[in-house]
Amino acid sequence: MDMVFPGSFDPITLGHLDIIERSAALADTLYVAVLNNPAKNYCFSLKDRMYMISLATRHVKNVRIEYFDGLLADYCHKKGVRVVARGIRNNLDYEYERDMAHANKQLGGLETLFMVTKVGASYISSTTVRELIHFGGDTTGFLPESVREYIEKTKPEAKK
Ligand code: COD
Repeated sequence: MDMVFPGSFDPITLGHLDIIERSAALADTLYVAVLNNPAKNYCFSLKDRMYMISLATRHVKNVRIEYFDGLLADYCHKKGVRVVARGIRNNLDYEYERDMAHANKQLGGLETLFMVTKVGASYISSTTVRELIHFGGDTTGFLPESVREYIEKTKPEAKK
C-alpha cells in the first residue's frame, strides 16, 4: 500500500522526519507531497523545501518527494493513493486534522492515518524554526543535521 504525507515543510523539522520514517515503514512507497500554494508566502522556496526533504530522508529508501497544487484529494486520485499520513502534537492539531480528514474523505474517499508525535517532539514546529532562523537562534534539536547545515551554509531567503 502506498501513502502520501502532505505538508508545507517550510522547512522540514525533526518532527516531520519522525512521521516520515514511521509512515515509510508501513508503506510500499511514501510520497512526501509538498504544497505549492502561490497565494502563500513561504519562507523557503518550493525548490529549497523539496531539496531539504531530500537531504533529510536520504536514508529512507521508499520515499518519493513531489509537489502538488490544488486539492490534496485530486493529487492522491492522480497517484492512485488512498491513505494520507498526518502527525498530531496536541489538541489544536487534532481539531484541524479532524476537519481536514473529514473533508478529504468527503472529497476523495481518502483515509487519514494519524500518528502521535514522538516523545519530546511536540514542541517542534516549522513556525518556531523560522523564528529561530530569523533571530539567529540555535536550531539544534529542531532540524535534521543536514538541513541545519544547509540553512547555515546558504541561508536561502530565510534571513530577508
Ligand atoms: N511532530 C509530529 N508531527 C508534526 C510535527 C511534530 N513535531 N510537526 C509537524 N507535524 C505534522 C503536522 O501535524 C502535519 O500533519 C504534517 O506534519 C505537516 O505539517 P506542515 O505544517 O508542514 O503542513 P501543513 O499542515 O501546513 O499542510 C497542510 C496541507 C498542505 C496538507 C493542506 O493545507 C492541504 O492539503 N492543502 C491543499 C488543499 C486541500 O486539499 N485542502 C483540504 C481540503 S479543503
